[in-house]
Amino acid sequence: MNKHLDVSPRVAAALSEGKPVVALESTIISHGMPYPKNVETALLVEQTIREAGAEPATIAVIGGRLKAGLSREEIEYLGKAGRNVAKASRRDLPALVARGADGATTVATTMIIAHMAGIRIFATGGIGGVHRGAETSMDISADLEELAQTPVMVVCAGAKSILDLGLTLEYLETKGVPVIGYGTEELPAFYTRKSGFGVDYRVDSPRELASIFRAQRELDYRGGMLVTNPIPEEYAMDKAVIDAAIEQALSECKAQGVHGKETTPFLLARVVELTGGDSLDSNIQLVLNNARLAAQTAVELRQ
Ligand code: PSU
Ligand code: MN
Repeated sequence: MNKHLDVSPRVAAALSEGKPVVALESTIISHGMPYPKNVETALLVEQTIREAGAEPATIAVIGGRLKAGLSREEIEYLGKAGRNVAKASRRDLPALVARGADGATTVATTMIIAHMAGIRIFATGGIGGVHRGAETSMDISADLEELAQTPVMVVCAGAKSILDLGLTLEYLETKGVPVIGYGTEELPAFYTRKSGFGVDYRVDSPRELASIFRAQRELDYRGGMLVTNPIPEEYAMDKAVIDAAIEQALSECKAQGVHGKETTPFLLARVVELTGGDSLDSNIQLVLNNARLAAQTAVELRQ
């Protein structure tokens, strides 16, 4: 076990008994949603995973320790602190650990810490990807590189069209990351069920997801895989409404010269503000939906 890692007693017990465990990220708590909805959602996601027969392990960096499994108080702390907590991607872990600092983990760092702890499945909302205009900005999320090198299954609702979804898929193809549609042939676009881009494979059961992940391990691949699970129809947003909000957020981002690691949090926060509470409700529902599928898949993986 890594000397910087703390696995909570509940998660450690589940892992040692061979029970299914699902990892969860914390950037979505500190940077992805406003307080107190972020804390309520994080706790509800954990409960949803327990109800589906798995143990949740919310991941963060606290006081320089890599944590797999947070207490209620730690989740409350990260939610209240919000954007005062550093957003921690791969490059940030060494300094946070050395300084004894706190960090909200992105998809990339959640994968790293989950893998260190022996957790194979991770549920979230949306992943980072290739940003629009990346051909000049070179803004490509470290999440994609992590999917290429860390053997964790990430269950998400696709990616928001704040990104260039076509280029994101090309990048994942180059890096050999399987992109699976759950019950769909089309990549979902987070708030909406369709993006116009195809996925590599359509899969219709948690059992088959588990079997593909198992085969990937048996083939000795080092990377992970991406499962894209469309938002339930009843919570999907109107495409025209969400597209307009995203276009406005992108132009404000450009006008204000926002760049680097601030880009994604800026765009996410503006989209929520521009669409009122609607997009937040959709966001919460799709995360719960992904948590359920990840838990069911973790259960199958243990069979
Ligand atoms: N996209 C979303 N919701 C999120 C994020 C992205 O729809 O919460 C967060 C995740 O933590 C993701 C990170 O890993 O943003 C990506 O940031 P960047 O693009 O700076 O790599
Ligand atoms: Mn970036």
